[in-house]
Amino acid sequence: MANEYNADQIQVLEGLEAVRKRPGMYIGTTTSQGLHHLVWEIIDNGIDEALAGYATEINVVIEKDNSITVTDDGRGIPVDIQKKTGKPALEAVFTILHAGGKFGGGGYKVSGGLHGVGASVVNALSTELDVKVMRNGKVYYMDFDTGHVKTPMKVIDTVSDDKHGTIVHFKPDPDIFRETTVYDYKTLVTRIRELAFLNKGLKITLEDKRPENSVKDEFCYEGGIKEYVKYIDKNKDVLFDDPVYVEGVQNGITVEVSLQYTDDYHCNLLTFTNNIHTYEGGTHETGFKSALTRVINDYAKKQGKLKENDNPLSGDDVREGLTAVVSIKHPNPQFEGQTKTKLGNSDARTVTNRLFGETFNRFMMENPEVAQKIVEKGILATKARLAAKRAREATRKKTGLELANLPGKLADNTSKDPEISELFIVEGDSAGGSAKQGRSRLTQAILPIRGKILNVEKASLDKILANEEIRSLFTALGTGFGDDFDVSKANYHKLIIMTDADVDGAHIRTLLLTLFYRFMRPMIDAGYVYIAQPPLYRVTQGKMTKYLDSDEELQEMLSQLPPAPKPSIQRYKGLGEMDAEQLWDTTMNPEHRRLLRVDPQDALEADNIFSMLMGDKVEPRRKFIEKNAKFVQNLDA
Ligand code: TTJ
Repeated sequence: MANEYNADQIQVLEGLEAVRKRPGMYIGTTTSQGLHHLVWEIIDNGIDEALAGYATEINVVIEKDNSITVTDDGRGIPVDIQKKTGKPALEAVFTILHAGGKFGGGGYKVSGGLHGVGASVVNALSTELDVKVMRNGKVYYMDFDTGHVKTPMKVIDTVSDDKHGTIVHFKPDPDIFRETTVYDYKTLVTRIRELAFLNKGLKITLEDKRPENSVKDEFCYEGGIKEYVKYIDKNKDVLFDDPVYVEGVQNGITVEVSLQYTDDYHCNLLTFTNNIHTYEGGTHETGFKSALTRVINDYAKKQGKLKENDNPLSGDDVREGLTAVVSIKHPNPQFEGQTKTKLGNSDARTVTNRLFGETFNRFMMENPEVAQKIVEKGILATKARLAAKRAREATRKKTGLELANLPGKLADNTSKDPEISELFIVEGDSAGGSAKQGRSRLTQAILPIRGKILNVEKASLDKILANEEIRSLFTALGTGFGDDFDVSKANYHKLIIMTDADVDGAHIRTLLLTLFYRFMRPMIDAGYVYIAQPPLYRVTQGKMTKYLDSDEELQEMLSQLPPAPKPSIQRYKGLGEMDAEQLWDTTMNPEHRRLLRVDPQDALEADNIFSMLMGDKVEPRRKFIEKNAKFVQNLDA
């Protein structure tokens, strides 16, 4: 017996040592993203318990020392002694790989977690982890050190019989997370809000106990994804009062869809499977799309809005201005694609198609006013699409968005290798001039743009295509436009926005980002879009020169400098005030420049900001700009 126990023990330790040896295999990366992944893994367990109908509330706390506490009011992790190992189930959950989610025999019908690696991985990557389970009127406790049992399970208290739940507290290991062990409130709050939207009625709280932050947010949406759609559209003009919401279950697959239309031109479709954002789409998405097109066309024909000989409305037409959230729960999801965020199960297509199709059709019959508006919008989109197509063909014939006609203002780089080529889009002709002089000719191309470019959020396609600034950009990029857009043809793998560090610069940057977001999305998805960060101050003392980004940094720096000789401080108002050498040194030289990469995962946030800043509603825009002139920084968080 003793030998067997030891053998078991060794196996367990080996398992967790493997996690510490190659953490990337289990949590993707050990960057800030991996650090946050630990929280998702633990929260997922609580959500599973909520989906199973036992937990109603989950509380997440960022402690003062950047450790995390997650609490749920579920049944509590089982504490009974397992026959096979002679140890409590609780211990197995935290020490055996892949034990997460399905422990305790019962197992869950639907389990979240993109990697589903579970609590033991979090344990292995934490310098300390302690867990309290309230169950059977008792409080059980145990704790660990980098995955090793420190205190075996013991009862530390009694509670009333009806009190139950699990409290897990862990501190990520700085030896693993070398880049950072500091949690980002915004990252946590964004995902937690999303989880609350996706699981209607579930209450999730997030509290930050770090003295510099000290906030608490609470999320609970009785309307679920319907409120998510409202949230996405909160700064937009919508087609009807309340978003459509339909729900159904078939073959153990739950399907929920909510949708609304706005006066935008693009479609904003978010799909989820078991709470995971299926960023690359998949079968549930195609099932939804084809049902939407079919139901709207059928209705239009039945109402005589489309005649026998009319072309049917295309998928793109019925999705113009659409905001939709599709959320399914699947007992056995298969994730595919480059980032494992594309659903592959074919039953998800048929079930989503049928369930959404049937209920949406009924909805259209029962709400003829809304149905009418949806159909008319689709017909309008068809007309606009055909008009834009004609305009595009005319424009293409006239000058052509081809390489042969490179825009006159472009100072191209000499290398033809896209991988090392960078295109700087520079605000203003004078900064453009300095950039041309200061650049590295081999790798850096410069395209100056004058003033405010067109706001594509509120312009029709033919107008966008006629715009000189936008044409130059697409021509230089070489990717083509619209349906022809091909990211693999991009002449530059870095597209760098370089604008002034003031409000005007922020506005121009937003206009450009809006353009990229709507019309060059694959460039963002490929990670090719960046924002340059020109400094705010230059401090010189004797031979020393330093460039600084903020007033705080300046104060810090000045407090540390010797009093003599008197340091000279220059504050840059704009890029135009820097000469070619300074611009190179501070903002363009790959050796010390700091670029912000525009992150596609923040798309929703960006979409909100774009709609607010670029759309029709003035009041939220004014408030936002007053509050946060440096917003674009947030896009990269
Ligand atoms: C499993 O099936 C039998 C009854 O208890 C089920 C269970 O494990 N419930 C459970 C686990 N509730 N909460 C958890 C849990 C919560 C957190 C925050 C973290 C972890 C690792 C588990």
